[in-house]
Amino acid sequence: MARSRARFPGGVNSPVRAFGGVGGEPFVVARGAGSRIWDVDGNEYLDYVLSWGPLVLGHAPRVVLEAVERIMQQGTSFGIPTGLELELAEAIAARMPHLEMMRFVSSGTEAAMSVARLARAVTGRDHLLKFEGCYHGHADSFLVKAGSGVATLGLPNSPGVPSALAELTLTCAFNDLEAVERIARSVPLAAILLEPIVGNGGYIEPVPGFLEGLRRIADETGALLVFDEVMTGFRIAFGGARERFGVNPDLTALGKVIGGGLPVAVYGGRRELMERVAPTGPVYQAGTLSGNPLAMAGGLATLGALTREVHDAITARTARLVAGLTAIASRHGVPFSASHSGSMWGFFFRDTTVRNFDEAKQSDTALFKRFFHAARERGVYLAPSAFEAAFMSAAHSDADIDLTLARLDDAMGVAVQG
Ligand code: KE4
Repeated sequence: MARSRARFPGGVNSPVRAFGGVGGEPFVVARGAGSRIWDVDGNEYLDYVLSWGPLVLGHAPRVVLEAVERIMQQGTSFGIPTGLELELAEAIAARMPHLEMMRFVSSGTEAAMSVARLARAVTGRDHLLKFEGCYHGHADSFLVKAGSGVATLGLPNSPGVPSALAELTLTCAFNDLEAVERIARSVPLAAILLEPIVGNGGYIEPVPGFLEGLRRIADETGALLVFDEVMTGFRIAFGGARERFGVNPDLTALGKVIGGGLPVAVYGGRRELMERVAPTGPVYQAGTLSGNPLAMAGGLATLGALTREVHDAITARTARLVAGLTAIASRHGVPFSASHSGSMWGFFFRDTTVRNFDEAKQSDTALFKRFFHAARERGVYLAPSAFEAAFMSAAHSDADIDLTLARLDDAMGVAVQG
């Protein structure tokens, strides 16, 4: 890490890996297999971060390794159409038919950035509405924070983001339908963009009627409804948010799981919208490694193995872990709320269900930090931030869940001592 800090900002290639949210020295991973990872000092961890979501089958699943090994013998990249990208697109559309047409890119940031440009192009409007606590990658339009004033004009949340651009992104609290209504009726919006279940402010579910309300407001005001399912896709339900909540977005971004650990993301939706993307339309977006054969092979193998039965089995184990953890917190007398949807879960040290990011920030983050380190010392790797979601994989066995609960029970006892 000392040498890495001389090479990379913070010694990392993505900020959250530096453990800024929990303190202490980040570890360097050596390898992963199934539900476990090992660091370079030989310490073993049961992994509930799973590369921040992609590894729904666990680490180094045979089916993915074999698919990538086979495909790479024929070449690693062409910049020319291959049959694989069509196969993966059709596998995605079979489970998410609202992605009538789509375009592969290489990261969730690219997918969200492109979908915002498309929404602005097709509506002829400049303003976007996003929600505090939701993260859509690091494109300039999304690195904003709630500003002052009625319409909560966005202010840059990072140096380098021009105020003139940040102002075009409005923000309000997740689950606040009245605020959305007020904003959408005062400023013509190109899109209302959200994580249908928030995973980047901690795990926060929509209250009943919230998503349906957004759909109504979008229809009434001419804004597009955009679901950023980079994290929730193929995790919160077999068919993602549309299956879980029955609300149809106009455009969707996916990532993570659809690459099975290789760099893939995609944006797509209604055909008449996507046809506006170059080369059939004027909205420009491009990418050297878009549709990369190795990444397509990783995604195809992952989705192929993620049958409804496998998804349901992972969901059942996630439910058992969340219930077990809730019982442990109760035994230790700790304010605690946890929930899950499919194979995505999360918890807060707060006694009532968190409904928005302000409430998430009121949780006991000091206790979370102690719990994170006590868990890690006992071989359980949770996300190094109180404001992230956790995941489960097909490789986590019932015995792993039992072991995890025993270790976290002990960790909670230590963390509560302060
Ligand atoms: P990437 O550009 O990191 O592939 O995707 C950005 C993105 C977009 N939308 C959602 C809902 C996301 O969760 C993400 C990325 N998620 C974070 C985890 N909180 C990635 C981890 C990291 O930043 O290192």
